[in-house]
Amino acid sequence: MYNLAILKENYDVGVIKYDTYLKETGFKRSKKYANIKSIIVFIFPFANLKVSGKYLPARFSYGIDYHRAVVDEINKALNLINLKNYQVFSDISFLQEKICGHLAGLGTIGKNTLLINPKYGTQFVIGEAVTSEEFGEYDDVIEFDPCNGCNLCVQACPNCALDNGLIKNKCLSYLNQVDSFDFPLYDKMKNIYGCDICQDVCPHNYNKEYTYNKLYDFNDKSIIDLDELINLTEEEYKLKYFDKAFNWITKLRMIRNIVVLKVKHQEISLEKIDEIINKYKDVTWFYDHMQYLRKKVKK
Ligand code: B12
Ligand code: SF4
Ligand code: SF4
Repeated sequence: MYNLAILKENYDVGVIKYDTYLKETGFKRSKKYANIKSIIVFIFPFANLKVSGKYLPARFSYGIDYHRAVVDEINKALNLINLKNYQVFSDISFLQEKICGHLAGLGTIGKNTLLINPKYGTQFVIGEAVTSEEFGEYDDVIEFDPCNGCNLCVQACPNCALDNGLIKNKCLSYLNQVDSFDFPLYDKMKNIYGCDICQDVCPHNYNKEYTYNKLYDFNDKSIIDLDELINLTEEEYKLKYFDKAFNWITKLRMIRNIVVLKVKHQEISLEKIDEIINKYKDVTWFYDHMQYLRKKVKK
């Protein structure tokens, strides 16, 4: 028998039957995961500090790339109970992780569509291990109604992306990770990667004090210098930011994101935009967006 108590003493974790997940979501068991019996769901709080600055990534990406850190932390955790036969996922997962977390008693999904935990609010990432092992006991959902008449996130979303769920194509967190021609939607961006607006207003995140792994702390790579970035090749960008969650979005999208914010704060000259336009004139989505932004620069 596995000692789940020791896991719970050391981690924020809940265990559910895979069948429960399938039943609640209506998903079908796939051949690839035919033998899975249980899901061990973990949440890891990230930095709850608010750093001031106009060109910052969202808080979940302040520190080391959580995709890497979470897998390591879960492997360490499962070593404690000597579990051998399992597979770990975080974010890049075949599972809907917020639903896993909810069913495992780690919180309830709020109007901002995020899982809200009574202790950490929304400020955590989720990771899970799937295994063919069965456990003596399983967790259940907790009684927790996070929103209870509140509507702050819905009102605060600058692109009205929260409307009984998330309208992905309007969400800044989505937009700043992709190439899109919906240029006006980018004007309300606040972060160079991701978006924290609907979390910042959530009362469950106010004045939170909790301990988190220092790996998730703000680090010097969370500040990106536009001139330095322009001079990096794509490979150099990938290499320099290999341990940041925004590593994968490509250098050009990151330049786009920073320029959007520079224009918003009127901290870029026409000469600089022209220099950038000339350098990347062959990439249509980027070129068109820069031309759109150029018109907004006050001379
Ligand atoms: C794709 C994705 C995104 C996309 C699109 C999300 C979407 N909703 O379409 C984008 C890029 C926009 C995004 C943004 C963010 N993401 Co994201 N994202 C994911 C990912 C990979 C899949 C989510 C998904 O596809 N959902 C599908 C849609 C249909 O589901 P949904 O809208 O989220 O919710 C449905 C259910 O929750 C259901 N529901 C509600 N309650 C219940 C209860 C039960 C029992 C059931 C069955 C269903 C149910 O109703 C909803 C409508 O169908 C997950 C990781 C994963 N593998 O799960 C991370 C994940 C959800 N993201 C995460 C984070 C941190 C973020 C950001 C906060 C990052 C940031 N700061 O910018 C933002 C938040 C934006 C927001 N307000 O939601 C965390 C969430 C942590 C948390 N506390 O909940 C996750 C879990 C990653 C992780 N491993 O930690 N994300
Ligand atoms: S992450 Fe930003 S854009 Fe997306 S729903 Fe929340 S506030 Fe709106
Ligand atoms: S801001 Fe209010 S409505 Fe939105 S998720 Fe938080 S508690 Fe719920």
